[in-house]
Amino acid sequence: DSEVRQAALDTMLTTARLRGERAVRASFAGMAAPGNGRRTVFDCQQGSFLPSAALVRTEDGPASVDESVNRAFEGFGLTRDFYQEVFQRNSIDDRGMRLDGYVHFGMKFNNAFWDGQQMVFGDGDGKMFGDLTGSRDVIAHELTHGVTEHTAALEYHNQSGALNESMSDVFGSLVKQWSLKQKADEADWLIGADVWTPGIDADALRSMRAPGHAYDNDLFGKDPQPDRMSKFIHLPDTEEGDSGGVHLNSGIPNKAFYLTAVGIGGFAWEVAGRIWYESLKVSGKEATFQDFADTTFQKAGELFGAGSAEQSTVLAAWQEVEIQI
Ligand code: ASN
Ligand code: ZN
Ligand code: CA
Repeated sequence: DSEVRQAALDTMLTTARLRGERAVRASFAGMAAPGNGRRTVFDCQQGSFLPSAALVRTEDGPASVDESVNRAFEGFGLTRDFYQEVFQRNSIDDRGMRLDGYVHFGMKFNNAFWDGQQMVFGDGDGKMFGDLTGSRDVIAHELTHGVTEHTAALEYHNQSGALNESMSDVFGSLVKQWSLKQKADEADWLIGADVWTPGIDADALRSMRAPGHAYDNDLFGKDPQPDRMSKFIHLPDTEEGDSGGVHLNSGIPNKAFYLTAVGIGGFAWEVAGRIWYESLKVSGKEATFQDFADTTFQKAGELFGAGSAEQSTVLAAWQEVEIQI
């Protein structure tokens, strides 16, 4: 587990170093092909040097014989269309930014990530993860990191980092629910169910309905996410400490969103999603859980009326995770 983690950290640091070189390429390509979230997919062929990756699919080009390529392409399109149709947002930067994806990154790489400019997907080792393009909510999670960077720019550590993670889970799950036309009480509220532990059934990487209960097995132990403030996990702001537990404490705001969505009922993207999206756009980069809770309460009042059922549901949801507005 720690070996896998170290390999993941190494490859992510390598990626960060390559960012400068890649940026030059991207700006030239961007000039040649401006547009409304036009998609480009590259194949890393198990390498971890992004500039060496082969261009394998473009917006107007034919499908690939490689389903990882096609899944990334379709997932980007679905997420782009969700942001456009539900929130009238034009791609990651709301200015039609190109959507660049890299598949088959590294050898048995157990992760996917947004590196500040593009989305990158590993193949997984087949035990912890399968090919990370396999879950649409994971693709939408990574693209949403770009949206967050271009809106609140939530700093990726401690509570603001856990909020950043939670935004990616919230909109990742909403994209899946939107594509399946599911109401809040019909959705599974799971993240990564299609890619997490291919050999183990009926689990997921995270659960927004029941943080701490997404998985429990001999290989990877029990899901460590808390679902309320009294269980908040204090970790150092280091790579080993997951930047202050950003992927752990995200369970708290995830649960608040889930409770808001099921409390209001209907399609979660229509009311709860609108409140969260408008709150993301006006939040600051150092927002705490308390700050964000206050903002959602205020936005619910502006959008649906002070004292409305929608606003009361937001208040009760945060109260259940032990945040008092
Ligand atoms: N899969 C992780 C995420 O998107 C990778 C990372 O950025 N830490 O949160
Ligand atoms: Zn993330
Ligand atoms: Ca599984």
